[in-house]
Amino acid sequence: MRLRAWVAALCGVLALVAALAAGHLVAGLIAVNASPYLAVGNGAIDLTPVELKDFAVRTFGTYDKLVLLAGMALVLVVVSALAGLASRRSVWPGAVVITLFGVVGIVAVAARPDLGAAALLAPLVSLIAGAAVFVALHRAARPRAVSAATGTSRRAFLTTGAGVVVGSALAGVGGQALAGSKNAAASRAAVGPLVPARTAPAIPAGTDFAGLGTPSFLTPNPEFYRVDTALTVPQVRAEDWSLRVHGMVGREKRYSYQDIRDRPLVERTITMTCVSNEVGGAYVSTANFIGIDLADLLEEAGVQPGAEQLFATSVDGWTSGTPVPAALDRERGGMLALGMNGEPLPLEHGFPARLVIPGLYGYVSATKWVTDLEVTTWRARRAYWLNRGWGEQAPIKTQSRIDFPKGFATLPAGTVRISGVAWAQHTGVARVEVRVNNGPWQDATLSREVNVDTWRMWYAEITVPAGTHQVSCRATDRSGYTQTQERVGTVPDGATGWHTISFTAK
Ligand SMILES: Nc1nc2c(c(=O)[nH]1)N[C@H]1C(S)=C(S)[C@@H](COP(=O)(O)O)O[C@H]1N2
Ligand SMILES: [Mo]
Repeated sequence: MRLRAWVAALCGVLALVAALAAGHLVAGLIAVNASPYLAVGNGAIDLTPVELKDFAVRTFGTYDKLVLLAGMALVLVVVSALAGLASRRSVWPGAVVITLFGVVGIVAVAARPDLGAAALLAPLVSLIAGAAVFVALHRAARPRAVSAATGTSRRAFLTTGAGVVVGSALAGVGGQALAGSKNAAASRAAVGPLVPARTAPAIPAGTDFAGLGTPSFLTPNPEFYRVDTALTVPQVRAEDWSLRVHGMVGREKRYSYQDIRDRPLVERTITMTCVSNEVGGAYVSTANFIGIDLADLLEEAGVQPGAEQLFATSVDGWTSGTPVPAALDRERGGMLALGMNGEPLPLEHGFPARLVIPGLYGYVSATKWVTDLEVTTWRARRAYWLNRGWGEQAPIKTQSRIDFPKGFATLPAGTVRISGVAWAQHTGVARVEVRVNNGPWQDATLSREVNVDTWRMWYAEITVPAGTHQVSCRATDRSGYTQTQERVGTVPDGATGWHTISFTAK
């Protein structure tokens, strides 16, 4: 006897639900990231070709990961329904597909660098639950020759199915609760205030033109741009965290959170920028970072001659490579940061600890959730984005952006105040100019400089008649370099070109 089509499809889908929920429950006991669904998603991100990744970020922005998870869910539901349909006669075809799914989950969890062998229990339990539920539902749905009365098999199937739904919901919710009970947020809350021994100079008045449409000088933590490959924010408790410094050093070192936090902390005001920031883009923000000098750690370990690269690894396996001279440069002030704007680092920004090195794009300098620093050469290790076409050396390029008016805005004709930001970290912004409709360049008024590692805001007054106008801006840094008009894309080492917007005066 063949199962009815809808019953067969439902067998597949319910087995999937049970498998994912059981995996999530076990992951809650061990490590959230062992959840097979999340592990497969993370694996997919790492395997995605760069072009597709760029497309996803461009199209979906910060929703890119949500779209991936939803897309995966859709594919899984469709495939498991098909697997169920393929099993209308015999339980085997579906059971094989479910087992294959399970194997993919096991491989994805095994591939995660932040998980131990115990984490494999989650996808293993997931596989067993999926297969068991599929077989049980299939058996319940099969009409038995003896019970001639119609509806018996249907009732058995529905009862079993309802049991699976309730059990899965409980397992899923339970896994989530377990994960939450020992999560990093509680650990972060328990850290308390991080008080620097050397605070950053207070930010004086006149460092932004927020009233004219620029961002505030310091970026509040919730508004600080976020860029990383992590599908779910790594959950690292300060108590569990440690940092290893090794490789081409005289003495290998290991530090606990308490070791770092008990040192005299310094605070520095730094503007970070992502290499993926398009001209006019928003991947740039400023904060007071609290931590210790990276050079202190490296000197304690004793960097050996011939060392070229500081290869930093995150708990999620992501890596960055910083030129050793920049990492050792005390004047540059690279940090192992624990805090940001007076608080422990937010989880999304790397709690318990991250690197921040002024003047270099984040992908070569700003590893979040950092747990390992290896002093090495360029040949011995290749960091995450280097294998994907991005450059080895990545100083932040001098850039400027128009924040007001927004492109295609309509304003009253007459005097218009154009405003924006400019940055040239570790060199300093010397000048910003604006130009209307290819006319002459005109100097903008700059905000007060806080330090050469931070952005500066600017505004300029222009007078325009009714009509559509184009405005461009360009910055000149303290080395005398003026931003080139030549447009290059973000790959391999940062975009160039002038930010230009159009607006209409009425
Ligand atoms: N673990 C980890 N750290 C990471 C990344 C990442 O993908 N994973 N991305 C880097 C990049 S490309 C940038 S620009 C900065 C962004 O830091 P933020 O998210 O705190 O702004 O983090 C860096 N550190
Ligand atoms: Mo970045």
